[in-house]
Order: sequence, then C-alpha cells, then structure tokens
Amino acid sequence: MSNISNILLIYTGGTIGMIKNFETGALVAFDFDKLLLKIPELKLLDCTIDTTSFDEPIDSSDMNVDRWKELGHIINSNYEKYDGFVVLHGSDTMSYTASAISFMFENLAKPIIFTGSQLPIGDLRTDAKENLITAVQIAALQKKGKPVITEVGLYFEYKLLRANRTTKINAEHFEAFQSLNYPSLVESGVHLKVNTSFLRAVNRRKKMVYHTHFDNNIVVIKMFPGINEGILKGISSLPEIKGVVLETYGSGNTTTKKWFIDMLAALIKKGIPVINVTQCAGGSVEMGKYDTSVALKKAGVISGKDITTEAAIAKLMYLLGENLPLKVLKTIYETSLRGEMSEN
Ligand code: ASN
Repeated sequence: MSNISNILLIYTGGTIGMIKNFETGALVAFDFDKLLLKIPELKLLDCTIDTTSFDEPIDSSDMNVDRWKELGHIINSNYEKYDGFVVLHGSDTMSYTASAISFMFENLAKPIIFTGSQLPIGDLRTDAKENLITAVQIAALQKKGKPVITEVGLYFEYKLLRANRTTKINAEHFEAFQSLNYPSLVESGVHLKVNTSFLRAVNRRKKMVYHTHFDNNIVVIKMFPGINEGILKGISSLPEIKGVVLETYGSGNTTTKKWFIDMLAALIKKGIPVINVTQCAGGSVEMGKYDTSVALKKAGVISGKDITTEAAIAKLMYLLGENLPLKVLKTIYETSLRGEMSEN
C-alpha cells in the first residue's frame, strides 16, 4: 500500500489569486490565506497539503532571477520534508520560471508542478479550481510509495506538460500553453491518464544537486526582415554581454549579409556563446539545411535544436553561471540536460 503524499503548495502570485482594485479597475495580487478559503475542496484530497507564500505575491511580469532563486530556495530547503511541490504562478512568465527551476534541480526525484489560471479564483467561471486541484492530485500520484512524476511540469486546462517544453500561446483561452515539440505527460479526463513512456526517468542512486548561479548578462535578438546593422552593432559591442539567444527563421536561417555573419563571428571569437533557436512554435533548428544557415554553423553558432526560447534563455543563464569555457558550454548546451530538447 502506498503512503499518503505530503505536498507543499507555494503561492508566488498571478491571476489565480488576484482581485480587482476598485480605484483602477486593474487586477492585483491577493492575500494567500484568503485565496485558500475559496477552495475548501483542497481538504477533500487524498494527501496532506502545507502552504507557503512569497512575502509579496507578484504579477509574474515582475519575475526576475532573484525571485527564481527565492522560489528555488523554498523548494530546496523543504526538499526532504515533502513528496511533491505545487507552485502557483502567473501564466505570463510561467514557462520561463519553470524552465529555470528545471535547471536548478539536477537529478530531481520529486514532482514540481506549476499551475495558475486565466481567471481569478473568485470569478464564477474561473479555471483556477480545476487547475489547482488536479495539479495537486498529479503531484500526489505515487507508484510503490514513490512519486510518479519526477520532473518539473506545467498543468493547465486538462494537460500536464513538461514545463521546459512549454510556451504561453494565448492570452485569453483557458488552453493558454502549448508544447509542440513534446507530448503531454498526463491528460485529465474522467481518469488521469499518465503517458508513462514520456516521463523523465529518475536515477534514485544519484543525489539531487541544487544549482543557484544564473548570469543574466544576455540578450535575445529576434530576426526580422529589415534588421538594422547600426542598432545590432551597438548592442553586440556592449561590454556587459556574455551570451546571445538568436531567434532565427524556420529551421535556423538568418540573413546572409556579411556584416551580420561577421558580427556573430566576432562575438564568438570573444568567447560569447550565440544560441540559434527558431521563431517557429514547433520544429527544430538544423544548421546547414539551407544555404542561409551554413555560415552560422561555420562561425560556431550553437544549435538550440527544438528548444523553446524560454528554456533557451534559462539554460544559457544557467550554463553561463557555471563558468565554462566556450567549447565545453557548446557541447553541454547541445545536449539535453532536463529533457528540454530532443537528442538528435
Ligand atoms: N498577468 C498575470 C501574471 O502572469 C497573468 C495570469 O496569471 N494569467 O501574473
């Protein structure tokens, strides 16, 4: 017989716990204890739930590296005490935070499930209750007394997705997230259907390793027709820059203009990693497939393969924080560390 799971529910903010400010009409974060009163159903679940909250709950647009660390610290300092974690987070930057958390916890052996909602929990038509209750149920799933999910997931609108594969794709629909390059881990219908073959396997002999260094001296450059040489040269010559995520067209293509390729080559020569990720919601970078990406490969641009921009940013900050020589960083970047990219 399995034990009853002990879950820590962590509130960071987001629409789920917001109420209307009567003066401005805008939604603002709300007190966590009052939020819990709105969900008496939590007491009916087959697990024990403890709760904690950010001192100041935020709209997730105000997330930053320090707050990733604050959240990481809450999980790490409670890691042994609980069987699983559910994080209530605003949907706007949930994919970024959840990706960052996935890199913070190496050899994770317990579930960390992010969820939130599009409508506040007090709204009659809210999606918050279903999201929260099922997220807790998923975090509490056990097989032979061990958690079923041993990775960072994102639960929204009847699906658990691998968090570092997700992107917020809709500001209004309840189905706000998508993972186009990796299948759902769990589907919620009449039963919870766990797609076991897609779950990340855990090696329980390896100890969990907690990483806290993130270097955010990076920039994301999105390609567009008409991209301006002067502006890009200005950005790329900033002394602070330690890494670049380049959002390219299709399977990793950019303009072939000499100034552009020379600029990237100069950055890489200085030891600055340049990561190629596609602007497309699905599919993979394949440098060398078209003539328009051959020069990038030659210059030493790193392939982000089918990684999302959200995970690419978190992974770059994480690996820059590890202080690796560029060659080593390139090899590690092109390897899947937490299931964030396909292996081939
Ligand atoms: N602005 C909100 C946030 O990300 C959006 C939401 O949670 N649906 O905090």
